[in-house]
Amino acid sequence: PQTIYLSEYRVPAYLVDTVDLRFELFEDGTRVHSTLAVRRNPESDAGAAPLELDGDSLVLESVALDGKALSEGEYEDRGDKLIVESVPEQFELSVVTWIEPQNNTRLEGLYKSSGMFCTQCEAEGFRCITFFPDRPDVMSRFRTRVEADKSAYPVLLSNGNDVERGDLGEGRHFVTWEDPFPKPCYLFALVAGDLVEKRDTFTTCSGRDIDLRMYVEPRNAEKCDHAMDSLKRSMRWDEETYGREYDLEIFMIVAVDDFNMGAMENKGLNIFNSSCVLASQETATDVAFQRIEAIVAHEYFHNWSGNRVTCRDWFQLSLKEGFTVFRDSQFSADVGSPTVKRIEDVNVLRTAQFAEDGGPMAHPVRPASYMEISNFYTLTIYEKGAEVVRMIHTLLGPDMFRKGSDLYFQRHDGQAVTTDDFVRAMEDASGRDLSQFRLWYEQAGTPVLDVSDEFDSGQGIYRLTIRQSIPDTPGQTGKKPQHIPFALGLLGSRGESLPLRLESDSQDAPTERVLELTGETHVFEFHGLNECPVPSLLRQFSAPVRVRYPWTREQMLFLMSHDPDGFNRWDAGQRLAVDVIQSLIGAPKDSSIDARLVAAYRHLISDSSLDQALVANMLQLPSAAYLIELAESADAPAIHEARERVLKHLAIALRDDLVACYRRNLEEGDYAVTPEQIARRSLRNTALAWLLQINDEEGRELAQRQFRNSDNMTDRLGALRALVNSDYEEDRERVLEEFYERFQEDPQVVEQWFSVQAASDRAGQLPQIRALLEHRAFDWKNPNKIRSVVGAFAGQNLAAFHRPDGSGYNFLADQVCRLDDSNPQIAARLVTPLTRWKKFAPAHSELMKSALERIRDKSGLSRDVYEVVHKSLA
Ligand code: DPP
Ligand code: ZN
Repeated sequence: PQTIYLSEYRVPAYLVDTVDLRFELFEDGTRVHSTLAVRRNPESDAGAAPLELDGDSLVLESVALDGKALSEGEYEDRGDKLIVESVPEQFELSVVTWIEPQNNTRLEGLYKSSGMFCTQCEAEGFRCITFFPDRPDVMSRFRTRVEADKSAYPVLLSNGNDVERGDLGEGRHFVTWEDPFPKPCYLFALVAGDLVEKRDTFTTCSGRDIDLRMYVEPRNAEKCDHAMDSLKRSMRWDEETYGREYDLEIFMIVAVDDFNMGAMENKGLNIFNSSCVLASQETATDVAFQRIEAIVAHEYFHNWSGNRVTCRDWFQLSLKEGFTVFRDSQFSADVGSPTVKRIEDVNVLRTAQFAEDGGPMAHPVRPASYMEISNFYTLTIYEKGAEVVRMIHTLLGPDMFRKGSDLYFQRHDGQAVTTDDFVRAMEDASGRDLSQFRLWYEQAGTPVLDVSDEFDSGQGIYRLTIRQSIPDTPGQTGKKPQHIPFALGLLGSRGESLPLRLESDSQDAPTERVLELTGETHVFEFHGLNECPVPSLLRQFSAPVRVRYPWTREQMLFLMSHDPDGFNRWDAGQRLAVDVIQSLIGAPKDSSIDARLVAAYRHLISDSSLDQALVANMLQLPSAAYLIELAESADAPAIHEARERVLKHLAIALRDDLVACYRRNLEEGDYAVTPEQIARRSLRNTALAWLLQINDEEGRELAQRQFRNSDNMTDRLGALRALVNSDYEEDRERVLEEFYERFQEDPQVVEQWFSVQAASDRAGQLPQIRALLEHRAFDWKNPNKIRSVVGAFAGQNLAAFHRPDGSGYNFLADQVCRLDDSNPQIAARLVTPLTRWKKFAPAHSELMKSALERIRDKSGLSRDVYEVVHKSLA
């Protein structure tokens, strides 16, 4: 496969002002009639170059130029390109193609999912529908007529407003949609199906009534309310926080079962993976409710950050994704608990994005090259990209940041632009120089901050030295220091916040500062201190970096109970637990566990005056995946074992406190997804999980009762998970069976049922995983099912996946090869755990590498998997 370089970007030779589409949908295929109004791009120096349109898996039926059919010598159909050698300066091109959505298993372009037609065009799916300049800097006004059988497909949707509808005879009908906003073709969408409609309205800040509609399969009619509420909250929030008003008369959301991604922000017609939009108390967990709210918000926010202002090319993907993730995380923080939201985001970042940044697929937030763009919908583009925007917000402050975003939207409305344009708008609005800051977009790798300190008691000066370095990544060495906002505070021995008085300061200095690191080494001196303070470093995780500082356990314990920054309080607890677990890896079975850990956890569990949402998070031990990420040469089974040992030790020591905690958090009134209730449910389910790890009979009874009697999925699934992960084998089988019996008709719940088993080292050993693949509810054509079994096994069930005989690795390689022919995007995603092979102890890494080689040697490998595997082995 070919590598595409940012440095080779050229403006398009031709622009397409309008696109007129007519879809004739049939059971054995779809005929697509497309008429493009094309003209030479005045900004291109390509002159009278041939017209080149992209295509993929299309059967070309005819081509006409200005109404005159072209004969075969006048154009060339190369499969991936349609080339018309000589064209005038301005013309109309009509193309008819034939496609087979019913056989489209890649789920790119137009395909069928449980009887309905739907599309996915980002990044390069539109070329699977018709020949077109499939690049985001070609923006056109679309008019789309959809024709289909009326009884099978009563609902026919596309972008914009519906302007005409009618019957065609022979039981067929049509609807025509017109989108007044020019857009790149990746935002095109079409849906046809037998769907129920849920309606609502939203009145915008300028008083316009927007028609809100959700379209779902009839069995899902009762699972729309949460998404609809989330949508209205998002619309209001974007008006209030960013001054962004919705621009069309209609906003539609459609749920489909088979979807490669989470959701897609098509103009006016967002299409969602069912699992990211449908929810009810009985079938969705708190985590799902929150994820749905965040994703609905994310896609809605794209209407401005992505659609009105879009990307010039796919190297700029983080322009829309980083900014939009930042926006949705601000939204979630505002509607929920800001500290908990920050903890969740940082957990993902540090566990998974740092791993990506330290592995063979490491790439900058603005990559310089790619083979397959689908492989670049990554944690680096999304989450690190959001952190980069967050740092700009921190450096500028909220008011200047808002001025910057206003300027960005105003200046670039209707344009396809670059991350550099975004940064420039921020600079121009604020007057700040962000030239060094731009390195965050260009350099890959997670910066490391080595922090050391000393206290000069004679002069009352506390001296903090911070040295930054950025590790080499594939193709990038010798990096320059980056501009890093570093928030900190200092605590006195009674836990009080001390003033941070730099030499230049007057008397009243603040108790928290954001230091700006720009050089390789900085020394900061804080004056007027009577004692050596305890530093609270990188508060709120103010930059996506690793901090190395020789914390003592006393300091960690101190910060865990005193740091006024909730995030750092949690972080201190995590660091302590990591330290204790690490000290036990490979240690003799009878080596002792620091009693202070138990005392600290006891305090968390029993002091109900603490912020319970924070406590619920502080009780979660660092995941095995995070511990692996921190390790130099990870021995996964030993890490898993050490972590289990600590968990069991805590559970035994705190047994009575756990039962009391469970009971204390039982009552709560009507179910609601509020931070308080989420915390209560999380606490009682953690208590259950721990009690079942030590075969506690009372815990077992509580779990069974909760499993049977809960009125919500968070509790039912919590009890199920606790029992599945216990030694009570009979219980495990019985509850799994009962659960399936009850929910077998609901795909979203069955997916959870699959992943509870696949992620469990008790229920998810290889023979059981193979049995799940044979289960009648499993479906190789459905990405969610694949993710919930194969993905959960390889990503979460580390004990089984990393079995020393390599069987887990080979199993994954087999599934990747199997899937590569039908759905390469998902296949490439599944490879991820193997790409980290260099991170593991030699015995494991050799086996992981040979599993990768087996995939590499498969014949006819897709470009998606080829890129990931070859880069991993390089
Ligand atoms: N642009 C989508 C999203 O992140 C992914 N296709 O919302
Ligand atoms: Zn997005």
